[in-house]
Amino acid sequence: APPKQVNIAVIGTGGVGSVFMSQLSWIAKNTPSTHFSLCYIAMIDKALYNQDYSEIDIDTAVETMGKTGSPPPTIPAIIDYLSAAPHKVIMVDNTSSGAIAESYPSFLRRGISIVTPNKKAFSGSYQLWQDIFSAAKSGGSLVYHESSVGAGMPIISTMKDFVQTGDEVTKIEGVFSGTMSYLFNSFAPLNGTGSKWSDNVKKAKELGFTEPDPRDDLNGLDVARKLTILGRLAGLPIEDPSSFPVQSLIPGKLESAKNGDEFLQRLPEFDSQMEEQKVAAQKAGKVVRYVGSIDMVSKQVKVGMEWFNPTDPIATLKGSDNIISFHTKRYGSMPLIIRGQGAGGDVTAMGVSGDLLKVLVQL
Ligand code: NHO
Repeated sequence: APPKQVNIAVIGTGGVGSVFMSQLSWIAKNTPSTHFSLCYIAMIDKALYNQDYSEIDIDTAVETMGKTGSPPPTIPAIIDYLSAAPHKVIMVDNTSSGAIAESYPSFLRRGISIVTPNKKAFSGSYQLWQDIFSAAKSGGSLVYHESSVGAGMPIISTMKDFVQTGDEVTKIEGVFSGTMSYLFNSFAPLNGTGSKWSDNVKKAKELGFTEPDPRDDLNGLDVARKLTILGRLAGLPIEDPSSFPVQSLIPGKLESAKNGDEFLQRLPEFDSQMEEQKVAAQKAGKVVRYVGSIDMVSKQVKVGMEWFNPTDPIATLKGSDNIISFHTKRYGSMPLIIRGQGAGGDVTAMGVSGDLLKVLVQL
């Protein structure tokens, strides 16, 4: 049989997007049953595409876009262009753009499938969540977002399996942020004294774990977004990430810092506040960690610092690992636990690439 033809559009070529492009190149070379034709690639201020949809070389796309790209069209114009493409289209959103997220229903309604690590759409208003899935239904398109929780780890797919096979989730808890995991594991390690809070925050940013502005991790919003997504998949109609208690680690005086850089510069002034937390937990024979939980029975969601026994799996995490425990009827008293690296370009892009293949077989 001749290979299946699919058009691919990639928006966002930063930390995750650039790794995604190299994974796409590998997949295209190693999947002879499909021909992947890249017809659109863009970043914030540049786009590359041909009006006749002729193919863009995947290996050199980012470089060519940098040299000869033009300013990106408006979102409605992108949707018009993609919906007239010769083959079925998969749009890969590797940005953290709220405007693109809000237009997912318009992409989906026009038959364009979406794969993305962008959390904004799925953790925005509950109305947007409903619009996205009803638009996909009416457009005959698909939308996958595995990397929006736990990077490449199979968290969302596992959650869907519980729901779609009739299990009942009673509680979900764990460390959902690679940045927070890294910060607390190195700030309050089980052995040794740990390093300064502000130094750790700088390092996490350099390692590519944080969101583009580290305050989006430290204010707890990143974890709140992930819990919103999982809670909704489990059946809770959570209105938005601000509808449950979330503890912010941004000192009040730094909330107004102009940007991420100014924030990082002034953060050392507040190291003593975090030090107090660490010492208080130590005195009680515990360690402090930043966790989130969803109790499906009491319908309570919360995010913040808690103390753990040194033997608890949450206390023994390493690096930027995430750990997520699923308590369900079927699993009884021993939860299903998924643990592994939860941030960084390589593993986040893998979740996106895996979704691309899942969509592909259904097109
Ligand atoms: P970058 O490096 O800032 O890249 C963003 C790209 O989007 C740039 O090329 C920019 O030009 C382009 N862009 C922005 N707005 C655009 C627009 N309107 N039109 C066209 N292009 C536009 O960001 P990342 O790190 O590559 O992240 C990309 C997406 O992946 C974001 O939505 C982010 O939230 C998501 N994501 C990243 C990670 C990660 O590890 N970097 C993870 C999950 C999702 O699992 C990871 C995670 O949760 C990290 C979290 N901070 C944690 O747990 O600590």
